[in-house]
Amino acid sequence: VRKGGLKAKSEKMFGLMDGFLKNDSVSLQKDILDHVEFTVARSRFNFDDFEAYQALAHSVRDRLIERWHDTHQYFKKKDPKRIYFLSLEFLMGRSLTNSVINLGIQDQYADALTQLGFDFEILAEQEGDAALGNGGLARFAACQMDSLATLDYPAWGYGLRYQYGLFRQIIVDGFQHEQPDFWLNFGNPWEIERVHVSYPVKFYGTVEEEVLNGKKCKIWIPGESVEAVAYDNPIPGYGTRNAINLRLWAAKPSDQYDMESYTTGDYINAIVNRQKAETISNVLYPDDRSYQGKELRLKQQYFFVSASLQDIIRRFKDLHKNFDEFPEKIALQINDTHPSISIAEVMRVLVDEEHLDWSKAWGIACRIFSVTIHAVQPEGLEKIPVDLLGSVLPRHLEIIYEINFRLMEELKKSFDQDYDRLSRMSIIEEGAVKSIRMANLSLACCHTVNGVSRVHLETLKTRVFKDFYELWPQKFQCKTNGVTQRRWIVVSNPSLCSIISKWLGTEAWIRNVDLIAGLREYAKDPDLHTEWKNMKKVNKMRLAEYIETLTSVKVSLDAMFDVQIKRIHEYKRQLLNILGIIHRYDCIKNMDESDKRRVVPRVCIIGGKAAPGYEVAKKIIKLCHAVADKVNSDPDIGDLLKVVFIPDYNVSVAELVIPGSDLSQHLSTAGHEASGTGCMKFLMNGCLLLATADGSAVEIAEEIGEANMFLFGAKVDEVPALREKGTTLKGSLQFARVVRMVRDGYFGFKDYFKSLCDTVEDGGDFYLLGHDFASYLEAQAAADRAFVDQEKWTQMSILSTAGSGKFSSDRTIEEYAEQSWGIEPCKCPF
Ligand code: B1N
Repeated sequence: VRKGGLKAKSEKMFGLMDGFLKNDSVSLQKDILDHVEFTVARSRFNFDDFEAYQALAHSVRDRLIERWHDTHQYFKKKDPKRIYFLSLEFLMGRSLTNSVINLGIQDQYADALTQLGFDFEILAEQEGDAALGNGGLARFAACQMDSLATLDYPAWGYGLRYQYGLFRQIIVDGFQHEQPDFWLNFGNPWEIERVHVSYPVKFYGTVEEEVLNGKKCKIWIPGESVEAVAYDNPIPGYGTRNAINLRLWAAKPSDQYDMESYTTGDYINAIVNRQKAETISNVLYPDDRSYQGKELRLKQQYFFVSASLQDIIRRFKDLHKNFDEFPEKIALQINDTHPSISIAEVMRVLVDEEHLDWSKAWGIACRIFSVTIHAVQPEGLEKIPVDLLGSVLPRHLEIIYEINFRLMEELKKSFDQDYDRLSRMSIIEEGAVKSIRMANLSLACCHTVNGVSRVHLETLKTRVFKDFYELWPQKFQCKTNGVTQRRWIVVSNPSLCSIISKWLGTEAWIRNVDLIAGLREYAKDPDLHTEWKNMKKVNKMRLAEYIETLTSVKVSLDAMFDVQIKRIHEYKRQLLNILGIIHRYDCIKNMDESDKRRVVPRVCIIGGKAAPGYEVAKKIIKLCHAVADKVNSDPDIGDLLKVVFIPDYNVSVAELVIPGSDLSQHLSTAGHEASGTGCMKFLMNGCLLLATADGSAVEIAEEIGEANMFLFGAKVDEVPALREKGTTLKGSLQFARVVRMVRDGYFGFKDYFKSLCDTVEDGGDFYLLGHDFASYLEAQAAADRAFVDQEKWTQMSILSTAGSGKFSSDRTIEEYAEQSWGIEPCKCPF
């Protein structure tokens, strides 16, 4: 009887459903207006652009949810091996345009809105960025999610739902100030709050011993419990029905009451104290390189790891009884070492809660984990003070000690008495502050350790993890980063997208980017040149308008738009760029009128955030403004040189700037940029690259040919010797001159810039600006010469786009799927 009842119920439900949501223009308009009335709660006769955006976003979200349900239903039915991607940062940017493009309903929405008297693009501009990350590592995670969905992999992303993302940068008198990013204040239509998907996450307390079935066991008696609540963010694939899930956790006070504090009558304080739990997911750490061993950071890491693993294990247990099957069903990818406490957590769950014996549990852990390292320097690797870890996660500390003890026993078999080596490889670093080396923990367990470019993997093998490489060479793999062409061409450069599809005669490159190489054939075609140049001009116009709105500087469209946008770091050498600009300015100042006529006009655009506590980087930003003030107001210079700093650089700014640039600069001292992914976005958009032979630029040169880019500077293997010679190295006269101009106060703020100048003068020039300066100027001169010959330039530009196929995150993901995760696509039927 019960069964029949259920059947009748589900038939009734099905009958009430209208099939799939319809995507014709009238249905879309109706949906949007319904959301205006019932979701945004405005009258359909009176709503503004922002409200229209909200309603539009909700109607897109409905369509996302539809596919997302179907995908998960299908994954559940097929039960394939899944990849779980754990990352403390995801830089998703905006979702609207990307979603409608991936869902394949962009034109329908554009028409529907036009008929309602709205413009899709204007509404899209209303959306703020989801900036839950610092830079390359986090944007790479976002690109990977897009590729995982598009290629139909059964994947989940897991991270933290920060209340405040990366700070907003505002510039006052040329100085950076930081403001909080209130990104959730006006609601977030792209997430689905799952109040019923929540897990307790424990902290602090003590470890006790217990006897269970005659066996001694450890149990952790935690001192604090915080609830992790899931917020799901559907990620649609392109050209497929699959939509995967990015599940972000928010911290909420636990609803298990501590009766005592309530009975003592201190009701208000008891509530205030509980509320503090929420601080865990409050704010993203804005330093992308330095680790200060902060308690809150450790709590963030464990919080999202613990909730994610509870979720993963629950899903596993729904269908499986035996943990032997765990590695057949689950691959866990950790994005840098930030989630590496998950290794100790898996051991804790398997040993303490599931009562597996240690070696069995360790065997399972070693088969499920793989890690991608993004750091280059041993100093860039994360360490957590033992005292801190022991206080926040006492049982995990014990587990890490046990893992280390067994690692040392194993190492002794291979390296016997080589105590130096053992201490380098130990997970525990002795010293003034005894610490846990999270990278060593990851290396001990993960079956695969990925570098993010070939040069980077070499550095990992020969320097950073030399000892581990000698022991386990098979673990080390190169997975050169990539970016998604959906976001970086289709969404951000629609004119280029149409040109590519037209000349290739197909849109198939959007899913299979290798086809883009077909453009090479037309690299000299005058008709393509005309279309290409028009496209560039339109994009430059958009960028010029943006620059004028933000900075009041008017720029000429005939000038070369020369761009460096990325986080501000000494190793990325924005200072080299500025000193180069000063040199250019100085040269033009000393020219007569006839020489001036031969100068290629430039608009030098710099953008990027400095970590709030990073003084040198902040001085670089100020210097950029000081130089801009001087140059832009100098009547001798006019349109020959303009300098602009674009404030608050983020993903959506990148989407506007990249398509509008002619030349982009990637100036890291060789050996310091693990990969760099900005250069790939410029490459796809046909912007020429001026770069050092570092990170992925080396592989770009192989794909497009060195003749199609401007390479300069010391090579990776020359850098150590150059540093050794450091003190005797004078750098070029030109370099000395421009630094002197800054020192002497030519751009004002003499005292303030003194310490900045000290960083690059003899003896202190760690990043070799002095050494590379002459070669940098030559590369810049070569770029000027190439720009004069617009046909040649356009050809180089076409060849850049044509050679960008390798740098799609689709290729990267396929390599991960095959070589690290052992997963297969699982395509939801239409
Ligand atoms: O990861 C990118 C690379 O393309 C860049 O070269 C690399 O610098 C970047 C701590 C980091 N490395 N390390 C970080 C980020 C946040 C944080 O809290 C470190 N980011 C990179 C993608 O592979």
